[in-house]
Amino acid sequence: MNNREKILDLLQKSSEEWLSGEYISNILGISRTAVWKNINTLKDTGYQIESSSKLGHKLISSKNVLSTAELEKILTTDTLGREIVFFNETDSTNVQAFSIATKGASHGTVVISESQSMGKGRLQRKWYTDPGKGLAVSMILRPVIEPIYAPRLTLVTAVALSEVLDEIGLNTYEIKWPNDILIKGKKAAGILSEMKADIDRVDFVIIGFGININTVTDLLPHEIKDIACSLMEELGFEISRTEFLATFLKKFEESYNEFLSGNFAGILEKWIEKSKILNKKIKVTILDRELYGTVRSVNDDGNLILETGEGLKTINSGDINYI
Ligand code: BT5
Repeated sequence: MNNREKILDLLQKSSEEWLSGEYISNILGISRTAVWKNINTLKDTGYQIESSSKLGHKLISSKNVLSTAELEKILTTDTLGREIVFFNETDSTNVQAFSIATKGASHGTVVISESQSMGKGRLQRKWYTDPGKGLAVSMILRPVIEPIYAPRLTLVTAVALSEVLDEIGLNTYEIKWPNDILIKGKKAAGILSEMKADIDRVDFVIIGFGININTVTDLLPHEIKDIACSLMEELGFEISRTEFLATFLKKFEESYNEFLSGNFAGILEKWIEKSKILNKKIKVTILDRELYGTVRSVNDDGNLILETGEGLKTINSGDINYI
């Protein structure tokens, strides 16, 4: 065991109790600076350790550690997630991913953070990430496609998320157009896709998703606790976030390759089935405009074809509510 592993071992054995830096340094025969550096590395790799100048260090949770080392061990993808950038806290994984992609980060790089101070939803809305309980992940993708096809990747992501839910035996969810996963009407996950492109060619796409995994929704901020839900609350048991992410990355990579090989239709079919949206009456809010109608079909790009009092309309952005 190296010093970092020895420190982790000490913290795990005395879980729930504080261990002073001095105590650890005496036991291991290393300097307090070395203890402090190793503790910071453990934090950077996903361990939740609370540190106090008076009390020392305490492992908050090792039960559901989101560890990149663990992830690497169980990941079965070819390229996706083979480069991981991990933060304990950052502004937004999408912002970070965009920034490193601009500097040349490779296809498949994944940015993860335990918490986000400025997690982004669509249209300047906020996304709240529950540290140690939720997942905030952004993937850098460099598909060789025309920009008009990039929005399809949001649907590819929703399908991949839904396939993970199928695999863990959660079947009470539905995909809500365009980017949410709902369980019994409450939001468990959201997807935010951003892109850098010129007229003919995509430079990169950032696909970010946030999902409430082991979140206790009562502890969420006031403004979202009644509209949010978590996988744990629906299933009645905790799920390993690392395993969830490894499975997701595998499913996404498979669907992404299918999409690149030209079979978006197959993915769209799954999306339509899991969204249960056909023939539903909805209200669509597009910025400050509202439209009412019945969803008659979903076109090849994943846009809704809505039958309204004024004929068929194609809806390619906005928020929907079932009525
Ligand atoms: C979304 O936007 O649902 C996209 C969310 C994407 C978040 C991920 S996390 C990783 C990556 N990095 C980022 O900075 N963002 C992405 P939208 O459809 O606009 O929904 C936003 C709304 O969802 C908010 O206005 C809240 O009402 C609600 N919301 C926020 N946090 C939530 C949570 N944890 N659970 C459920 N609902 C939430």
